[in-house]
Amino acid sequence: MNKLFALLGLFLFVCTLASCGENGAEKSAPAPEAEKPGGLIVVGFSQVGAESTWRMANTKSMKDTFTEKKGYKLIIRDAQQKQERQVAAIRDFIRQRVNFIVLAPVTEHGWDEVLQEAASASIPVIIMDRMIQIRDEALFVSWVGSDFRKEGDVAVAWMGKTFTGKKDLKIAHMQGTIGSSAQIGRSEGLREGVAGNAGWTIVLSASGEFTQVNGKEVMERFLSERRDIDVLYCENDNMAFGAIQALHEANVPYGAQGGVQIISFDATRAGLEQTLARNISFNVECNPLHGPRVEKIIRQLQSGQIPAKVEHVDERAFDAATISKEEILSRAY
Ligand code: GZL
Ligand code: ZN
Repeated sequence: MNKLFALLGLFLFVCTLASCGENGAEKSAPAPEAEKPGGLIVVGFSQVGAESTWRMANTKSMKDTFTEKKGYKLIIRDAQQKQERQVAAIRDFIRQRVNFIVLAPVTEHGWDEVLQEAASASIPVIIMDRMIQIRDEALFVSWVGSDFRKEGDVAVAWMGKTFTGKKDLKIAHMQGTIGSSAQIGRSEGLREGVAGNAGWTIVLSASGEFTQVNGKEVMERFLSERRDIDVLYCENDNMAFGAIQALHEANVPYGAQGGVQIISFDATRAGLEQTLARNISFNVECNPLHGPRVEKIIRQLQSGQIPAKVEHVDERAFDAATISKEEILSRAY
């Protein structure tokens, strides 16, 4: 009987060994996919421009992520906020036969044709930051960005809390680039807020193109029309910086002095400094650090997984009455 158990034990032992690799290590995982020729994965990135602090942080996040050390060759094209330059950049990426195209679209429409060309060249397209509206959504793999409508709703909720009981709230609306998802969502939030709050009125409205220079010019125009503005709903920090310059030069009180209460979006470090100084009263975060999120999508595609079609990033907001210096120093951008 003992002999039988010994044979059985030996048999089991041999089987166990056989199921491992020759050196007894676990069976090795299937060899990773062969790296691209030349070893680098080539990513063509069509960026909106360099119009704002947010945009620079977004570009930096892509540069910090897609490094040669990590096996990438990143080609960035800055379109100076012109859609036709983005289309030309994508066509160039197709000619260069890049492995992936990343598009941060300046506005939502007009992408069907060039994304069809990328699809015909079997180059996957990832949309980042603002959204696109196209007939065939199969023409892009994934979109990662902010929920801009939600950002608007957060700002409007703060207005509701702050101006409770104010019977006649006069709002100046400084919009971002017209037709961009950030402008569409944030403006929609305000419009809904006005529709839902009797006594709220948008008395002035114009686009400052998300830049400080245009923000100053638009605020000067607003002030030449009327001075009884209670709230400036400003769709990004850089336009708010321009508006603050114009208010200051016109000796119109704002922020902690009373007068115009400024709401801004992006919550860049500079924007939060202005919030801490109580020049901006409320600042809604729009997170630009999409590099790692885009890389995750590329890694998923590399390993044959299907990435989520839409991924919203979580964001928060900052009130001048409660923000702290430590909070600002702890942030990555
Ligand atoms: C938002 C982004 C906007 C920022 C602006 O995700 O598209 O564009 O709010 C930037 O600062 O110019
Ligand atoms: Zn969502």
